[in-house]
Amino acid sequence: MSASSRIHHAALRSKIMSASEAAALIPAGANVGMSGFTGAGYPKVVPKALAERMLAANAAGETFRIGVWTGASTAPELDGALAQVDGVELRLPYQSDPICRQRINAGQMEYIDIHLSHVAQFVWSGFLGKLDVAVVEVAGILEDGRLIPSSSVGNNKTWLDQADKIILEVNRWQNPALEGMHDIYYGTALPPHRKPIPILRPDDRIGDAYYRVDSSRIIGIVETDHPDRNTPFTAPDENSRRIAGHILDFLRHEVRKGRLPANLLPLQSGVGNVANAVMAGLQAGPFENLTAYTEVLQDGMLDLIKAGKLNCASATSFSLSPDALSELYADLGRYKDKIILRPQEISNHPEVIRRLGVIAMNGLIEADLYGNVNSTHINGSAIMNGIGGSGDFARNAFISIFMTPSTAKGGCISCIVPMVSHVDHTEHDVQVIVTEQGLADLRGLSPKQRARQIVEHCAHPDFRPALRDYLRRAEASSPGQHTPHLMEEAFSFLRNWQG
Ligand code: 0RQ
Repeated sequence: MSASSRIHHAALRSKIMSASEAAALIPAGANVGMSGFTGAGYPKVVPKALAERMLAANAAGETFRIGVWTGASTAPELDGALAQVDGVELRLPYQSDPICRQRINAGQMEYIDIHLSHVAQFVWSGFLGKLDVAVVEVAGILEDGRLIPSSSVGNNKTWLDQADKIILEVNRWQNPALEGMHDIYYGTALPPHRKPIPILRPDDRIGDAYYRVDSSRIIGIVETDHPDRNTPFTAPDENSRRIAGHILDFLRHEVRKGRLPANLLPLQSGVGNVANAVMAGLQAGPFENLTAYTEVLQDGMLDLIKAGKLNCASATSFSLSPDALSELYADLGRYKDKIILRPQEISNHPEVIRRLGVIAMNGLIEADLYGNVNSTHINGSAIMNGIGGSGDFARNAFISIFMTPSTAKGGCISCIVPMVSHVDHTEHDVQVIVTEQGLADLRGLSPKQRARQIVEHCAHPDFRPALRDYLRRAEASSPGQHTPHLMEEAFSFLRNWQG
């Protein structure tokens, strides 16, 4: 394929330039909306060229920083490269990069951790200021100027609509068979003009296969052939397999009780090895004709499609290991009617999640006796990644499940604590907590009943006596109170971790 064959719009070919020429068009202080979601579809070369420019500016004693808005986490070529040169003034809405994390927790980078479904409306409403430049990876440009999306959609439609100037990376590495897989919905609006999102089933298509763009705002096009950098999954360990086993038993029980249909309800699964292990468990389980309405398509979901167990997956991005991605890209056409990639304001839309009755499964850092969940902070203060889409799903799911190993750091830390040191998901949004020890079904239980379930089913035996003791003394100290606590001791587990 010739270098320019992915750019079929004649006039736009004149905008082709090098990555450093494109980076030179981004002014210091700009708010830049970049593509990218969990290691897929992020710009591969312009951010690196921009980082080199920032480094040169730093060497000359100047400050060159920008605001970086994305879909979610990206990759070392974007978040890592810009954070390394201290080039990010403000980052949103989700990151998982170690250098970014270190800068945020050192007070060198502002970070706004926003529900992923909220980002588009925040930008359209102007709450975040003006979007100056969009840097978006696409898989190609049609003759009429419409853009073929790449391996993630994220907030790209909003960036392309809202940015004053647009830089495109046209990536020849992206599979041409991606064309037609996307569903870009152009019917969103701000209140009071909103209409229902007409998705009634996970495989409903309601939009276009392409991004529309005003080509007069395109100031540069850079051609690349760099692969997405996805991270490999480790094979499920014993804890992950046990967590998956408890969830499968629970789902079977719900079907037997008639509370879930035989093919369950659309699944949402967060990122990470535990989530992937649950998908692997489903492959061996009895459920057929499954569907997914989720954010990211992981290896386990792809395996379920291949095994004929999952009929369709709606997401906003691929989050596949390098092996799974090569396998998918070798035969992408086969998956065209089974995978839909949508903007994240739709993949995570509260209205649709509630209507479809999604079964949401997400990870946590710590949960407390009453079911409040911390997904984002260590020791109450240091950010790990961000809330991502977990809140969009947990609040609106039909069943909201949170899962974790019962301990962290080699068994030194209990993930079940008296009171969480930071709250992302309140007790009202958390219905089921699962660890390798067991599963606590919190639905229909009062706070004290929930506490007993969580301690007896989820806490590690090493920490159970201390939690039972806390609960007993808390109840004794304030007889009859609704949610007993010993406020002077509520964070005692935290103090223990800090030594
Ligand atoms: O750190 O590797 O340095 O030891 O936290 O923990 O157990 O490997 O679990 O990778 O599934 O991540 C909540 C962070 C869990 C993730 C979280 C330490 C632990 C380890 C990771 P080390 P694990 P996971 C859709 C849904 C929010 C976003 C979300 C997350 C590291 O699931 O970011 O759900 N969720 N999005 O050692 C101290 C504790 C700890 C602890 C774990 N109690 N105290 N450290 N760790 N528990 C996707 C998107 O939205 C894009």
